Amino acid sequence: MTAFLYPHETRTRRIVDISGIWKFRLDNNNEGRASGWKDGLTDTTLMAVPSSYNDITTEKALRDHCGDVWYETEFYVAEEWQMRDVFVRFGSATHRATVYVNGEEVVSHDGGYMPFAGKLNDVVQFGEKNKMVVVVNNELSHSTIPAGTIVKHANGTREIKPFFDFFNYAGIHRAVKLMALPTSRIEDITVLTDFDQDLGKVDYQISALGQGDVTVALLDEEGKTVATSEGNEGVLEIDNVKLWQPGNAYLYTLQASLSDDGQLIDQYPLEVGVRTVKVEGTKFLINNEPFYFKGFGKHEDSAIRGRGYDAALNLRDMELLEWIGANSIRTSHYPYSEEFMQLADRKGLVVINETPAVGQFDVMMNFMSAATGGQSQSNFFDRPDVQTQGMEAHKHAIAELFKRDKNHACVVMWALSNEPDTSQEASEPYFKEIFSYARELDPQHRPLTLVNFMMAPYGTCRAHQYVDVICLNRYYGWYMMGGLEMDNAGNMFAMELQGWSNEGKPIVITEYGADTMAGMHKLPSVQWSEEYQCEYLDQQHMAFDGCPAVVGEQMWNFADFQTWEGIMRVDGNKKGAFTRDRQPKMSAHHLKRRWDKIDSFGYK
Ligand code: GCB
Repeated sequence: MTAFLYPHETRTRRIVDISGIWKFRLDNNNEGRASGWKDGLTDTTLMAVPSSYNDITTEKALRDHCGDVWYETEFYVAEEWQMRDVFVRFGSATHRATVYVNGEEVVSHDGGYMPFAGKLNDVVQFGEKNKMVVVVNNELSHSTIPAGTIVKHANGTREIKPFFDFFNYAGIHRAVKLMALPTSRIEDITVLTDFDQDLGKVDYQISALGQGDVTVALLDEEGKTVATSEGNEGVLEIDNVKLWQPGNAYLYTLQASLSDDGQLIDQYPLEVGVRTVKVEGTKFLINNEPFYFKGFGKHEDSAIRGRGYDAALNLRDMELLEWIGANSIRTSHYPYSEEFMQLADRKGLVVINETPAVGQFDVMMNFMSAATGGQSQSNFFDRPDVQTQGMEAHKHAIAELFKRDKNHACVVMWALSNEPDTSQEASEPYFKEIFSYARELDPQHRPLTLVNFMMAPYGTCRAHQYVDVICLNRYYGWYMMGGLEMDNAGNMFAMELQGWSNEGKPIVITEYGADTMAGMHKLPSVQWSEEYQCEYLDQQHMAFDGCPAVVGEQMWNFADFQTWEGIMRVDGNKKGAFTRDRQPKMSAHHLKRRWDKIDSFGYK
């Protein structure tokens, strides 16, 4: 559990960020594990941490590498930390990593977007220099989350073929921190929030390690105590509560303390937004009011650092989202950094939080197959490895995401998979199990969804009965009915929406978009021009506005992003409303004009 509480420094916790420039070695011949590289690397180059390693050097072999890479750094552990539990914590390493300190394994973790920590007390020299070696692996298979495969070329080169449309960036993507924690400490906090008129309620549960008594204070944004409680669980009541509202966030701080005989042992602050989320009929209610999602599917993606954490980029994105009148995003197609989620809480940005289950459809470039509307050639869910290891990895990814993000006010729904092949019969028992597993796990019982793709249109999807909200990715007017036919694309979309409306559930359009080269203008419009993207949006919006069950539109994508190279993509996917360096295309202004007129509440 220690890894899942964000590493805040407090009166009782010491945190040291050891990110920076580390030594690095590419393991081209896959020899490091057998040759004892864990004890120390030779022939190293340099690498930035955090960052993807792919786009930093000029080496193709590194950019497109399949397999292990190795990192090494040195660090001190202060002598006065001997009386504490000392950990090294990674915000994430993609897709799996093993960490060695002074030659001893301290932690191994699978799953590229979650924090993990290893205890160091027994392996470090206090007051001395210690060596840490990390091996990171980026391979994909049918039963990994996300899914893909590896092909071997005639010259022996192994190449990763993801079953998804974004670059398989890898490396140590988020900060690496040393944590010195009290040996008796707060291990986990869970909050549930509710309100009745002016009275707010925060139900809390705290698990602590070791001995001590728990006390809790709830502070407002001025730092004034508004409620207190004692014990590991209880209810904090707030008079004249200020709700966490989309676009207008208010955050209280739950200050949890652990004391023994009046002496403070540990203290941990958790930001809490008081809000409720509910689905009622075809409405998605936040704080009992019907909410309309306006925004984007995003990526953690930028030039040079790839998927590496970048505070400036995240803030810029928040600024642009506010400017354009968006109120929500989906964390397509994996969990984003903890710092991003904290910003979303702070800014009142509503988040559909997605697991890294993407590519559950084993056709290369599945988005192109989807595009052509061809018959599914996928037997993904029939595979025994998918039904066993794949299912386990999927559950593990859900469990970790819920643990990490359960308390975020910004999270209003969980997306358990993006575009799995739910046209297949075998997907039905698979998702039955996945959904019943996930339903038990979220203490707040937020709505669950999976994101449906074009090859499982209305009437053919085998898993929509499990979702609370129907989420659709559709490309009428781009992958199908593009160009001259686009005039009728909106009508076709409207017809399909009519069908989905029969389900009596809210519908969110989680993807619709058209690739657009920034700066390319054409009159009359043609595909890839800025004019076409705007006309395409008008067609789509017409369809949404005509369907009362549609409670949201999230255009694909917020910004242009990197993909695998190939004939479908010119230096990446260009469906952004913004360019990769976060400047607006014409469509961004177009969207802003529409979204400025649509209120988050009561639009329909
Ligand atoms: C999709 C996928 C997304 C792709 C997008 C596209 O349906 O969910 O990952 O990038 O289509 O642009 O083709």
